[in-house]
Amino acid sequence: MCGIVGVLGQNEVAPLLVEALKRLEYRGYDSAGIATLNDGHLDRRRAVGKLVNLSDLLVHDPLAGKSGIGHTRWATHGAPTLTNTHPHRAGPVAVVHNGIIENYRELRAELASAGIAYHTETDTETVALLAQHHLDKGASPEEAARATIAQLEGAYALCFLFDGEDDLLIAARQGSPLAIGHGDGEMFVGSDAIALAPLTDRVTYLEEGDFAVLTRTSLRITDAQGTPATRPMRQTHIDSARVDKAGHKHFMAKEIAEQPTVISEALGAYLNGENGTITLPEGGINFAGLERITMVACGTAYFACVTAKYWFEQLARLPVEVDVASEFRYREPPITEGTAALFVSQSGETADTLAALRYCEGEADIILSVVNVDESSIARESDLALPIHAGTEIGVASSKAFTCQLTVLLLLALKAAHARGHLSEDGLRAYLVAMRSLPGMLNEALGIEEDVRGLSQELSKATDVLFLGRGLMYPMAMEGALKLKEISYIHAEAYASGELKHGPIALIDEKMPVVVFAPKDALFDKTVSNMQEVMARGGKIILITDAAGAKDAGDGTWQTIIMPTIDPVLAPILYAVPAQLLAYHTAVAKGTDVDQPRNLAKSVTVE
Ligand code: HGA
Repeated sequence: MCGIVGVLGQNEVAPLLVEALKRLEYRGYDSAGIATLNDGHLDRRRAVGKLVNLSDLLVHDPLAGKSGIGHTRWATHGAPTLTNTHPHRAGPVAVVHNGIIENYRELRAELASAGIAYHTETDTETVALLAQHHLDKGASPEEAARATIAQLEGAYALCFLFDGEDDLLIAARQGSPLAIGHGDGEMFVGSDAIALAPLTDRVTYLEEGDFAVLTRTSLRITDAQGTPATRPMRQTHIDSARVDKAGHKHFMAKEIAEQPTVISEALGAYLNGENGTITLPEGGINFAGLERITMVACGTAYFACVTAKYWFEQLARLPVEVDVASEFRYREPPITEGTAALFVSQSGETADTLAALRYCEGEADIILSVVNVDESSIARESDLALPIHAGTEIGVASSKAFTCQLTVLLLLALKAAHARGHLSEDGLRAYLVAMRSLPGMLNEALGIEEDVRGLSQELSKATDVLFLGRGLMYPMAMEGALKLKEISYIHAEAYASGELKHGPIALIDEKMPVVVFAPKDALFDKTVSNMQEVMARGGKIILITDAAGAKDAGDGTWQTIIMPTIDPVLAPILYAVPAQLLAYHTAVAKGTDVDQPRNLAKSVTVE
């Protein structure tokens, strides 16, 4: 999704803006641009495609100036063309925007009736034109920005730069995240603290409706009502050096390989080593008093929730509903007494998930979130935020965040099972001992990489792939299919194994690889029957199982990947590894852009 940066600096800002935009690349984008005050006058450079195109342009046509704004654009309104690339400029004002101005058609019509022409297909240009309109009528830059924002409906993080105003940036937030960074005689704006990490570790997060006026030495914030507001300055802990590939070809490869380490960190944060208990952040959760949990998320985080539904229902006998965030609030579900609402989001800024959380505010008994960015909007607006400790995840296709989400959700399910009297002290301790062995087992599981690499060469020739699983392996099949689609662009679908004969079996032929996740658990024999149904119709089975499963599966599979043997309850955390490696190596074999797949964005901050 779009990334925003702004700098009021002491030195030339163009390199700083480009460097900060680079750190926002992970969000996904299709064009980029910067604007500065060059000798006090607005000037801009923009390029379609990757940031390297903008950097090349700047080599041939540099942009001087000590104050500026920058943007990576993930198009929502208008194709990714040069004309539509931000910053948008209207006379003496330039603006960058993340979000969607929902009433831009009406505003355009009003501007058109005042004789003001627009030149792009974007909703954002309307913001620049409105600001110019107010300036033309004699408003000061601050008044013009305020008047403009008062006219907007929808979602925005905005940063304005004005001609002749070398010591002024105006930023505003409604629905999309925005952070202000404090330097020494410098001030910064960024979509997140990652963008600002090399510039400063002192950050103030704007809240919904905030309007901020920045100079190099001051920050003045007013809230949605126009009342002066104080927002805390936080010390961030983002290691700017950690945001690199550490010798791997892609961020995703690095993040897959990091899983043993980050899961160990997640376990360390929640497990009390001495007496085998799970410690939650202050406030805790009264699981015994709950009637149900409503879980809401998008994409991979949604599949983590579907997995958690199995855990909570089987282990804690606690009913769980799971919904995709974009459907949830528009369905207008009743939130009844005794409901905990739980939201899972890697970035903690997912627009649909945040909106769903707000729908539950004042209705649910408790609002919980499982997030990777502890200072995110979702974390800040929850009664209890549970960090997953995955560290910065750059690859657009989530890997380590997924397994860390699963780890935290399983710990919660075990805690609930114990609190509700369905798991004894000893039973809990036994699960926790098993969980402590996860980092070692993940290391072992990563040993399948060479086998998967070879198999992926074959898989890369397929146009369609089916993924099957039963029980806890059904959400894993869904996640495996999503991962393959996202980064290799191969069409993939997931089905519960038992559902195969109710339709998708019609697709099976000798060209259709079918990936089956099936550790040797209580459901294994049933899955083997479904595999036989596929093989009887010429389908090619890739079986991902353990040694006992491989032995009992019988002949006829096309390929078998053998995983370490693990307690079936913990299996989803381990079986995520082959799902990720299969997608990763297939994408590499196809030569796609693994870390920034086409059309995708990491932090989905628009609805
Ligand atoms: N609507 C604007 C900004 C898009 C955005 O925020 N994407 O994440 C545009 O299309 O340029």
